Amino acid sequence: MKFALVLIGLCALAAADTVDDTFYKHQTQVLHLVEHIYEPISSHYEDLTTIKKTYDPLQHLDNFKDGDHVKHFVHDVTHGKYLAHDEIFNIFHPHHRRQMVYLFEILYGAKDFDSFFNMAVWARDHMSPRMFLYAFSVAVLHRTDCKGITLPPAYEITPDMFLTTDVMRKAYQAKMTATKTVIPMKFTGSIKNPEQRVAYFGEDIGVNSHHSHWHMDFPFWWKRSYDVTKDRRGELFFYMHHQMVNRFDAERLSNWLPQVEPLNWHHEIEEGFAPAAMYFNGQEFPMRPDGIHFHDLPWFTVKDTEDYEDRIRNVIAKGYVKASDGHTIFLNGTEGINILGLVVESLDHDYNRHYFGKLHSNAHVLLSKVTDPEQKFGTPPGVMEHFETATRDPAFFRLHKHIDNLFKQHKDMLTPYTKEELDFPGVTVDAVKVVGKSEDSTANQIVTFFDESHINLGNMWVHTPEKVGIEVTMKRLNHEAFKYVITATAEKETEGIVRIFLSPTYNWFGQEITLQDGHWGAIEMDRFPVKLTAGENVITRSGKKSVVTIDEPMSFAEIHKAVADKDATHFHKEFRHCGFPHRLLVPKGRPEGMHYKLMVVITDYHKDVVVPDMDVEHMDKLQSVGYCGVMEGKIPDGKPMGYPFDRRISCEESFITKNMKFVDITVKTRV
Ligand code: CUO
Repeated sequence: MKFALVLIGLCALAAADTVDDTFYKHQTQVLHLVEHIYEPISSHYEDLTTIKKTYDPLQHLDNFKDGDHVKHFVHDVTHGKYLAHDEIFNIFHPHHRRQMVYLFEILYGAKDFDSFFNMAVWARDHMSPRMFLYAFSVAVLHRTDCKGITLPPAYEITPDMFLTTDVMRKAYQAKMTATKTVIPMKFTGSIKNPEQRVAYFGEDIGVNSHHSHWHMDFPFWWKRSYDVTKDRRGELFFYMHHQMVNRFDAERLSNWLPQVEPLNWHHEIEEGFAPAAMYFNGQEFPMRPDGIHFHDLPWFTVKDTEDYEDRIRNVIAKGYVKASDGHTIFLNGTEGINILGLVVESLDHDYNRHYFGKLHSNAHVLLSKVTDPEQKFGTPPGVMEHFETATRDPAFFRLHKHIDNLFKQHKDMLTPYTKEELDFPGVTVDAVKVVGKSEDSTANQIVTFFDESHINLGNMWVHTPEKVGIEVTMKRLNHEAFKYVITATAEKETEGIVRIFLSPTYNWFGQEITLQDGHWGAIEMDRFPVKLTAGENVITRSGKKSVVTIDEPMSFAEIHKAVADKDATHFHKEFRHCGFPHRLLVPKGRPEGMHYKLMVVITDYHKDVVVPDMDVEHMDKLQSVGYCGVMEGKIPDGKPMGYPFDRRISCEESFITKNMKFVDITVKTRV
């Protein structure tokens, strides 16, 4: 028996060449700047206070790509034309967004790190905290001289955007009385609300954090004039949200709930939602009772949104779209999904942007403002207007199911993959097993459970005595470690890409889900390159290495410690903040065990990979590329995202070629 090469992971990649004293200094400066974000710059940090006292952007215009831009910005900010400090920054508000983008462009265009950071200190000192934080974070994620810098978890920088009001109030009491406190946080809602059974997923701070980082890596306001092209960003928009919806559906099935229904502009929004959360300025996130209908807003109407959607459905049905210069572009190739993603999210594209409007953004705003559409009561934005809070609301998944159905309409029009396209001649997958902690290889079982995480709230307020310790605890879905063991035979030495998906075996009615019906709901678990030797290969892959997930982010305290220790193993130039939380890789399942199909497909590496010189070892080191793509250059795997389950399957028997193997596994939740 021969063993396929089991490839080393990202964490093992040496970081020493990218991490030096300058890096540590910059990392520390970034940490200091985002601490106590709602408070003035901390007098604790001399590095910041010196800049604050001495730096005048107008004296350094040559250090920026566009000095006039800086001049206008400083003028407008200092003359009160920008969002006030205690107003709520809303990325979907055109004026807020314009102001934020203006700052981002200045920060992104700074000619060196010091100019960038000095300007950031100035902006932090003069602007709305979350507007500053957003522009600064996106700049850190995109500047080449910030590569490897780790931003603390969003739920530690702005805990108010992740935690409930009762928790924040208790934390404040603890701070005022300097009392060491651990506060348990419950999910919102009550047992009377069936949606509460899946609140652990939508309200998971890791899910919200992932979603927020995804939108920072792929901002919908990103301009092509910036020098980074976002490869397949439209397709990524489709795919990441498609997978979130599929995962939500799997959690619903685990809890005896039917799949989420798509929103309909003319039906009531059945489920209400009470976020039980408060903004930093004391305004409460609005709640939505059950059974509300959509209303027109003063800026656009439900009909406008429908019209945009009709136009999109129309081009899907026709199979082509006109570019702004009159060219016809057909959608029936693999590029079609990317174009549709650009159109639906209204990114900076060439396909008649005014004609297609802003379907996705409008939908978020319509939902968010549904209880005060005229803004008669000055209600602040709802959770749907912030990427870090949107998934809390079950209506988020209903909206994205609705949008996902547009993409499905397109994919259903494509010709199903032929046997020749699906096959990998000479490669056979003989067996697939899942081996859990017990090492009982016959079990094919993964065990999930709820763990308890602690979040330190020490960053929330300045002057919290250091040793007090205020923490919040919450239950979070997790799973026991497991690995896949795949046996494959190759006629000759070759290289492949292993694609692993999970799909529930039975629907809500208890009927077996056929591949024809269930392919669209497949959940991607992993995708990795592999070297195959001639003969039998046993491929062992830890679930932990999944290309769709990331590990727990480092806390403020852990990053500080890693810097103090100069521990280079914690930092890496290619580090990504975006990625689905690893804890949630496996859907919850049921106490008695829930049946799933684990579907493994090996495809031809040499046909799939579109980046010349990308070898197997390099590709395997890319982190969270599954849902988060790459930050620059091309995504190496050229197959459509979700392949081969993205297109219609007309006949199960002819679909399954010998390079695929589907096995039954059980997911059992420990109670
Ligand atoms: Cu991520 Cu609608 O795009 O929330």
